[in-house]
Amino acid sequence: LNLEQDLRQALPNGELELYYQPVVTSGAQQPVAVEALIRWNHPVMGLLPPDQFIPLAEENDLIFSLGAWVLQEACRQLSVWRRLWPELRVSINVSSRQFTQTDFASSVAQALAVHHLPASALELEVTETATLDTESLGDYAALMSAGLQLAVDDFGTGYSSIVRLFELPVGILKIDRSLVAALIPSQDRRRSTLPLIRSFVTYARESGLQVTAEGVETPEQLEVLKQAGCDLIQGFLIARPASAAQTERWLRQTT
Ligand code: G
Ligand code: G
Ligand code: MN
Ligand code: NA
Repeated sequence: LNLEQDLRQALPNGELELYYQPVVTSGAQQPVAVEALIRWNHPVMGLLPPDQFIPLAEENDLIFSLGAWVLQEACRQLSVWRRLWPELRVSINVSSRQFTQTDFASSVAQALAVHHLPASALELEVTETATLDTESLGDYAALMSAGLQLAVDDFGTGYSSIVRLFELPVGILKIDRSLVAALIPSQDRRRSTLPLIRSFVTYARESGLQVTAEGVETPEQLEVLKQAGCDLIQGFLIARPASAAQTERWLRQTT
């Protein structure tokens, strides 16, 4: 079994699929966006989650063709959904290698144009903010003034540089689910991450950023996050990542 060889064939064989997870407002819990999360329907091993093949794709150049497919497919699906939900947005996960690739910004512009989407319909989630240089960010300036949103994913983990954040044109902070999981201490000895999350919200408010809490699994967590001022909520409590068909059913039932 050679996973790398198989992954090269996955794209031409049509084995890649996008799942979607809704992002809702913390108040009325209305969907505002869906996050595209890639899956691989491996012919032998079945449905594989991204952590089993994204790192491999990042080691070789497969991440570029894979990332280009994600961009196209997410835009295509969103353009279909926006006929029913005109304000819905999609966010895609972009690895830093891909983000700093010379022609990625122009392929974003092209994908938006092909699918008749405004730049404000798309969010790019980046994790390793420390690796984003000012030079490559310049490529996105036109798109960002047209409304393209940049989100810092997994915020509060080692990958995001707080210092760098002050310099980046980021519009959304996605609080990592490990911080949400430690929000309500399970034993009296464990401290809560609530003060930390509150400080992120304060910073975000003063800087005009939105805050999404990820990995929300319980009504108690939702309530605390809402009180703390988190704008947007994502997690199993709202909906698990699901196929496009299942997500569409969820959207119909929820809106
Ligand atoms: O869907 P799941 O929770 O298993 O995703 C695990 C990780 O894989 C997440 O950190 C997510 O950012 C990453 N991921 C999911 N889809 C994509 C994708 O299309 N491209 C990249 N680069 N990473 C992705
Ligand atoms: O790093 P990123 O935020 O892109 O990761 C998204 C991943 O988080 C997906 O693989 C998704 O399956 C997972 N996820 C989403 N919501 C929850 C949740 O409420 N609990 C847990 N444990 N994982 C979640
Ligand atoms: Mn993400
Ligand atoms: Na995350």
